[in-house]
Amino acid sequence: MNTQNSKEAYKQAVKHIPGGVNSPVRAFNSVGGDPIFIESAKGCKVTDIDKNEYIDYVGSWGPMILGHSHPDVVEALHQAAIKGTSFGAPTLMETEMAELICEMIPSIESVRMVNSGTEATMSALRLARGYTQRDLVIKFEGCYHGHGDSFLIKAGSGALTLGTPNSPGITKGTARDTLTASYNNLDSVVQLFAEYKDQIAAVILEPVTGNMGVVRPTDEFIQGIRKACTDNGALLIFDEVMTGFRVAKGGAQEILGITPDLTTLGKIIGGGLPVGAYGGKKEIMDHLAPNGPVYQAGTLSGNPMAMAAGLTTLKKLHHTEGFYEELGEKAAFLVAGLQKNLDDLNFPAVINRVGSMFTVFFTEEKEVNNFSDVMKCDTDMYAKYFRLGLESGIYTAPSQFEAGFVSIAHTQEDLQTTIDNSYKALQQLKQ
Ligand code: KE4
Repeated sequence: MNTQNSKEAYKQAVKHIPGGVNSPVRAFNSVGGDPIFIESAKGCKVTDIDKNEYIDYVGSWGPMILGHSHPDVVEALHQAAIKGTSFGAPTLMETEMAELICEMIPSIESVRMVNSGTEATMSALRLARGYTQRDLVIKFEGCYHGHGDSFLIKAGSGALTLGTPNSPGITKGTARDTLTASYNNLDSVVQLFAEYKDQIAAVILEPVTGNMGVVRPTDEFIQGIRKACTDNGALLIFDEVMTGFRVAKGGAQEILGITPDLTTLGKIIGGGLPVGAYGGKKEIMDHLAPNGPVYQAGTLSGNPMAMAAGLTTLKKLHHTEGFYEELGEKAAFLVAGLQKNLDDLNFPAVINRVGSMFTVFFTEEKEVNNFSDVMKCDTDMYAKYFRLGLESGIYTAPSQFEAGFVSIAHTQEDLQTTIDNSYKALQQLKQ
């Protein structure tokens, strides 16, 4: 496969962009080799600048649930653009977006638009701290909530030790206020609440994880966290930036049957434009400026372009009969085929799927249910599988610790081609 133009482009990009990319995972560092530069995308396919076409399971990391360049989304953007791209003033589309989000996710009574998932989680945490008048937050190893300082914290030695910065530039003072627990280990959360009684403002988690690969919470874990937050006066924040409108119309909270106090959103609600949102009980949200004392603002929050693309996308998800059933069937077909490949070749790997999110974990383990299971994966094997897939026209996440996404635009033929090419890749890996 010729990727000469991408190679040249990368040499050029690194001259003036750190690592040649505007987001680290795009550099392909964990899978090796140079990244491919995308020129265009349509439906479930992306085409690189060397004219190679790939079946896409990255989907811009989640937003492209309808497929790329959906004609209705493109038309909505065109119609919005000719009326002006940004006003910095209220527009009717923002009210329509808020009403639709509240209708689709009943736990949200009031919602604030922002411009990224990071902004959504940062703001939700500030609101939780302002509302509870407490400082500490519990997060989980393996969960990613964007690059806000309070979230780039690794567990101190022993779950009860205060956090330590996971990146230079984060102060010890900030790290001190973040406690880290273990996903699917309820005791690790209960212990922290006992140790830091009445000091914890919130617990934040990915209700189905995508950022350590796809891991589903146990009922005991997620129900136990809900109870622990309620019993201790802490807010439960579901970070649904990835799972919102992805794993179900009502997000992960719909399939888990849990009502969080706050939810963060992003990705799909922008239809591919920069967007984020956070929302929840009106009584909590009314603590936000200009109503209340908790400050948060944004020049382009709720801008017409993101609202146009996001509203068009969400309305299709909301009003298309059987959308999620069809999407789930596509993902189930793909994963069943990939699983059959592994079984037929007796290849050591585990596939986790929730709705149209999935991860193939290259591991000797029989299950992957938590961060320590994930850490046992053979990332070198994943890197080889990724590269063989790419060379056969399949574009999956350039990291073992990510989710793959099926869109409604993936046809049976695309899915079968993916299964067939994956089988050939696994055969080569077995040699
Ligand atoms: P952004 O700031 O990247 O819009 O959203 C941060 C974020 C927050 N919460 C969850 C659950 C997320 O998955 C994300 C971002 N997801 C990554 C994919 N693992 C974005 C890809 C990237 O970092 O380039």
